[in-house]
Amino acid sequence: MINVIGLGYIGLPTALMLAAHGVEVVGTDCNQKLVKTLNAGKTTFKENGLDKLFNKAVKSGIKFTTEYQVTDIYIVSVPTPYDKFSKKVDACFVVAAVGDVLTVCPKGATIVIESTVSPGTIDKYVRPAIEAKGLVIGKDIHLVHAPERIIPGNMVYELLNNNRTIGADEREIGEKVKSLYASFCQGEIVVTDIRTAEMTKVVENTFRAVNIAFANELAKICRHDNMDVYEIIKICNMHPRVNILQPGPGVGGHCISVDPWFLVGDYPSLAKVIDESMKTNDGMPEFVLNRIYEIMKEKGMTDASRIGLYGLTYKENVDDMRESPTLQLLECQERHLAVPLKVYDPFIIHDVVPNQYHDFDKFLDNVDMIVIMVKHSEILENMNKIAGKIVLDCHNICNFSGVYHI
Ligand code: SAJ
Repeated sequence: MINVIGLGYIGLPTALMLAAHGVEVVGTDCNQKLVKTLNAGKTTFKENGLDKLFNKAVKSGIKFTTEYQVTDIYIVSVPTPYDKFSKKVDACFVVAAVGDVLTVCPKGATIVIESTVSPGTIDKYVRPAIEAKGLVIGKDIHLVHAPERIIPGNMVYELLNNNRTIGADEREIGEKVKSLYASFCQGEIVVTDIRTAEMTKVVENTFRAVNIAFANELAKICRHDNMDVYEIIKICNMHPRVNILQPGPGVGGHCISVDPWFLVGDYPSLAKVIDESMKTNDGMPEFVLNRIYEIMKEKGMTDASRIGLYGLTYKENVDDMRESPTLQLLECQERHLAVPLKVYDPFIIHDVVPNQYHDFDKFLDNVDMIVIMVKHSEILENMNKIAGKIVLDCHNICNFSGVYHI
């Protein structure tokens, strides 16, 4: 039996996937409400194919509880927040979960950490916590790091098909955990050491963050001299060795906007490109706000309450608002404009900010300018509805003239 600890965005799909492929799984989470929801037959967030996978896992006998189980393999998938000031990872939840596992697990058990941690975290915090209990790593407890790689919006497909990394102290333990993941994963699974596995995960997200920052910087340069950044990127990408990402209103989510800071926090005098890139991305919501002011001025618009932000989530077609560029923009706007902007997102059904609408048509009736912060399918399918408005299109999705860009 596998005990998956932490049933959030990564732990839940992983637990379901294992169960759906015939592995006996118990999912444990300290959040009683979440466990109650799962036991009532409901998933806790929206994701393509998740409900179907959930039903399959339930039929295969998956169980959800707040209790840690007595078994020989644990997968720990708890959050790893970072300290916004020191830019360092806070491993407290991982250490606490491992500590709780140690109170129930038999000798010889394997603890697989899936949570993203900065390179060296397992050496610095997890090993000492185990050794402090008088346990010998490699004999009493086996440690593995198996970082996840799945992208929100396509998690179920990517869980099945992505290559993965398993970091282990001992080869045979790495191979044992590899065969567990191979029960569902059709990608290649590489076995390496723990430190390398930690670093690869953070480096992958840093690569994407730096490349998005490059696109954002190009957008700023092009805006300064009135050039079309999208046309330029399109043409550059026709070069066989150039592949520039897309500029946008900011970078959100709990991965790309967070993990690269771990490297800046740990290597402040070395991670220069990464530091600048993260600052560039973090500055994009304010850049959009300044574009809004410019457009208001150009259009002679004085009433900021007639401006509407489309989208609250960190990216399209997910219901996750962590580090959302729209929330960052609203925070920034509070310091500048007295009148709050209007907001609407089809994926956010509860009120999270003032002046939030839950009906697209009503939202449109109450705004003259719409700022497309997120390119949800809904707006792509309803372009005709916004054609008469002043539009600031932060994703270059509008195909009519007179549209403003970042
Ligand atoms: N974004 C841009 N321009 C782009 C692409 C993305 O501005 O060209 C923005 C998005 O709008 C969003 C943010 O970046 O706000 C991040 O979105 P994303 O789709 O790039 O990535 P995430 O955060 O949803 O998922 C990433 C993935 N990492 C990589 O692609 C290297 C995923 O594979 C990881 O599993 C995930 O982080 C994670 O959990 O670490």
